[in-house]
Amino acid sequence: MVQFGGVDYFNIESLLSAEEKLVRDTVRDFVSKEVIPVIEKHFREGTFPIHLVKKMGELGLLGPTFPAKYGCAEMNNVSYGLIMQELERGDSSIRSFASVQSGLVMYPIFTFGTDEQKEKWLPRLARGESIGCFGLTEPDFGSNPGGMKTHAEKKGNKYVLNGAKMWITNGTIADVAVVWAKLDGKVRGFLVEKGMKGFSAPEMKGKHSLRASVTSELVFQDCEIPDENLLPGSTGLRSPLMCLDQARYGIAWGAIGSAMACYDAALSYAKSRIQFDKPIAAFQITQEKLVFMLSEITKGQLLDLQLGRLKDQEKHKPVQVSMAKRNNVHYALEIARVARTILGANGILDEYPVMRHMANLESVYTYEGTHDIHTLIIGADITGLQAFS
Ligand code: TGC
Ligand code: FAD
Repeated sequence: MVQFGGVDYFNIESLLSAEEKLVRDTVRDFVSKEVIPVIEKHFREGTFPIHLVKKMGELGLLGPTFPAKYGCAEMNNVSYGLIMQELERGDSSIRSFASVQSGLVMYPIFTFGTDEQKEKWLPRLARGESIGCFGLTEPDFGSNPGGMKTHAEKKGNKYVLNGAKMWITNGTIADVAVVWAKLDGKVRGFLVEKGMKGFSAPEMKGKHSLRASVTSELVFQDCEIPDENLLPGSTGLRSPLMCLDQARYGIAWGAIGSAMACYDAALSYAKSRIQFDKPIAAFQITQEKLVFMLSEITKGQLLDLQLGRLKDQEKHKPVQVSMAKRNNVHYALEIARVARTILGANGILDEYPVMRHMANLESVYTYEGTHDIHTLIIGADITGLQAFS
């Protein structure tokens, strides 16, 4: 088993409660025992380790912040972030799975759904007995989801959905899709269930990134959905953007998990690899690289923790989530690239996790709002001038 002692240069441990540390250690152990031994094989073969879903459910990692009456653990947001950090230390695909299920499927059902929808879906999603996905992006509308073409029409006691979504994590394996479509010109959320007439979810192939994650199209051709599958509390583009805040928060933590894995691999390699009769860690340039990595990891950890504390006090702003996502993913990707250089040629082998993390982080940089979009979100906030269009 691969042991991992964490990366904590500023004793951030001392800022965590006993419960938060327990959650982190439990997930760290799960990742070492269950994720790391199988993940390279799944990445190579382009398959998702679906057998881990029920285990994540048993550990309370799916929808951990929701109420106990739905079978959830009622954890705080810092614990949720630590879960995401540790899962992504294993692989971004595992964090992606958990953050989609929690932040993009359970959250909208909990926030915009009826009591019946919550009772039907939340407990089984929490146990990992059902899988969910979130369909916002379309082939022609990525950064600008407000332009979406997918639309619903009310016909008797049904809605008829037409359109297509693309790049949807978990799409092919999902039992329920939270789908965003325009109804009378306004964006609303719908629960589309596997097997509903006119609905298909073919898997997208050929990815060089997030290979251990299922990514799919969602196609709706006169897809009939019963009345009761509208999320009645969804009231426009604001509703899916509220969901994105949840998932972006998890990504800000998760990216640091990937960075920690890369730093750990690079440090131990640098201490053992001998060139010119010395460990390469003894060269100043290698030390500069390691110091850069550790400094950025530490800053990212502190940003995450403060964001989590603000979120737990309901005092955070979406633009702060944008800053944490943007910063931490950017530096995680830089750290992965620098770690790869320390490993030399070995850095391209799948014997080490670095190149896999680097490839995954290319997707993470783009999804949930690209780096550029978050730049513009923050820019608009600090200048009062919107530069999207
Ligand atoms: P805009 O006019 O700015 O906003 C429309 C309404 O939404 C409100 N709002 C927000 N509410 C909550 N949280 C936020 N972050 C919000 N941002 C905006 C806003 O106040 C307004 O409300 P109201 O009541 O006045 O109507 O909308 P816009 O059309 O100008 O777009 C703004 C923009 C570009 C920032 C937004 O569309 C955006 O964030 N684009 C990026 C798209 C994106 O992130 N897609 C992600 C898809 S899901 C995904 O990638 C999952 S990956 C999962 C995985 O595998 O881990
Ligand atoms: P585009 O919007 O076409 O952007 C292309 C480039 O143009 C980017 O560099 C962007 O920053 C830049 N750009 C765009 N607009 C501007 C502007 N105004 N100013 C300056 N630059 C701009 N979506 C879902 O709904 N659900 C999912 O589960 C999901 N999972 C995903 C999984 C993976 C592996 C990937 C790769 C994507 C996933 N997505 C998902 C889609 C993701 O959210 C989009 O890819 C993302 O929002 C960007 O959209 P796009 O790829 O169409 O890029």
